[in-house]
Amino acid sequence: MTAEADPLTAAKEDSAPDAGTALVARMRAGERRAIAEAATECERAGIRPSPGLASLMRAMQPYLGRARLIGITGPPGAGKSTLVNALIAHLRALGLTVGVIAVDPSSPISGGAILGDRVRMTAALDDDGVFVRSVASRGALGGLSPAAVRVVDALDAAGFNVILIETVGTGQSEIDIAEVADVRIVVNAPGLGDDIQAMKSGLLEIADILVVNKGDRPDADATLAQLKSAAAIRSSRVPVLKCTAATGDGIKALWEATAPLAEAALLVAPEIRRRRRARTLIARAAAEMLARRVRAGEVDRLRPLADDLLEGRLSLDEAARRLLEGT
Ligand SMILES: Nc1nc2c(ncn2[C@@H]2O[C@H](COP(=O)(O)OP(=O)(O)OP(=O)(O)O)[C@@H](O)[C@H]2O)c(=O)[nH]1
Ligand SMILES: [Mg+2]
Repeated sequence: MTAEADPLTAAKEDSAPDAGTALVARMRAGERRAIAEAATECERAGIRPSPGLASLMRAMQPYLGRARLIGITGPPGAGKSTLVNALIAHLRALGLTVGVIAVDPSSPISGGAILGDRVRMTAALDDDGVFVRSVASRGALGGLSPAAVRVVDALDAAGFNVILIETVGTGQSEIDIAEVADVRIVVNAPGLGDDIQAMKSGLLEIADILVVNKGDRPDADATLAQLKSAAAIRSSRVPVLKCTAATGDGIKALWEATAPLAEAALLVAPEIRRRRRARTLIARAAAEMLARRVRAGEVDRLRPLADDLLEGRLSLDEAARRLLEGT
């Protein structure tokens, strides 16, 4: 029965005007409303997928995996948004188009930081080569990051050369960003605390490039030295750069430092890049789902596995494997 029904449905779909194809054509022509609409569809996909999502995703496929993805993270107030602004100006001068995803650390309701970021990104407001989307950090399902990662698809399909993703480096969310970004820039600034914040939150480990922003401040060199020695202790070869986002000083050198990493990443076929993104999303969603079920006491299999672990019958790895695989 189903074997007969399938071709019929397929034929019907084929003859219907394809909304996704039409939307993608408008996005590729640079129509901002179309890009915004696709970004919203992608953002909602994890929670309330619209009936048009499948058609949109199909139509976007051929264009995915081409943009350079640059993740910019760091403690609150380090100057990430200002740095994004400075990068936008630099990239536009180079003739590159830029999509920005700003992950709003506040609640979607108050929206304070969204406005703040919009105001600071004024350089982008009148420029068709720039598109900025703020994404709430706390969606209905908890993690923002899946939403932000999905919005990447819309900006990528729209054809932006570079996608900058700003996240506050405090939670799990930037780990997802780290997995999908081609280059991870971790921004620090003097005067944010006694210690370098990034070292506490584990951001040093994910950095491809470390930046000390607010280079115009007298204490910037001390922070730079501190960060360099922290990197040296880990015998990391991560470049440590100083810049002043407020004036644009050091932005050119920062962009040039991203080039080798971005180029290496782009050697990977677009097809593989977009699949990797999808796999990251599924793995994160599954991990969150499992953690939620464990907290709610819904995972009965845990109890015998815990006994086996405590009594030395199973290793932790083996217990985890059995939990995942249900054996
Ligand atoms: N002196 C100086 N101040 C800067 C520089 N860059 C940013 N600032 C200031 O630092 C403050 C925070 O800048 P933002 O760009 O909003 O920092 P952010 O990291 O995006 O902050 P959140 O998004 O809230 O985490 C603002 O008052 C900026 O004007 C700089 O290069 N020099
Ligand atoms: Mg910001």
